[in-house]
Amino acid sequence: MVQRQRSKEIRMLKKTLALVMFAVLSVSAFAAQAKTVEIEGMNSLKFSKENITVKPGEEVTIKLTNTTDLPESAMAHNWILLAADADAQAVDEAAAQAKDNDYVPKDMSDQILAHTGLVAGGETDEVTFTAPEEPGDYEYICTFPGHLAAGMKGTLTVKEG
Ligand SMILES: [Cu+2]
Repeated sequence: MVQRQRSKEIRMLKKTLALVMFAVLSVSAFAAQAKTVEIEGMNSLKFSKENITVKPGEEVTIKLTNTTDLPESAMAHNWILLAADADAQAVDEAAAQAKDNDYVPKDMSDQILAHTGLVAGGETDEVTFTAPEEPGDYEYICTFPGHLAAGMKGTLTVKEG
């Protein structure tokens, strides 16, 4: 009787272990799938993608490419993701004073969730970040002088898939 009870316990234990292994494998498979989004910064002063949808807490890689033939001084781009309560105009104005930092204002890290560097023609830069846990719309902008005013922006929507 005791023997039978013990073998039942072992079977249960094996089942539990199998479930744990399955869960561990599922989680690591999920973690490996960082979502990659390729965006082009265009001569029209627009991003090729103006809407991106991700899941809360998802790992996201943004690859920004600039295919222009124009010189860097005339046509470079960056991609800056703003916090939900950020003031895009204020960030853009501060960015104009941050040319030596790829037009990313250093003292506004509380308003910036993620950003690429500045890309000139023929260049690509990427940034990987964890999407906000809070569902909602988050604005992204290019702060090369004049580009936001021309409409170089988009919306990252965070929602449960
Ligand atoms: Cu731009």
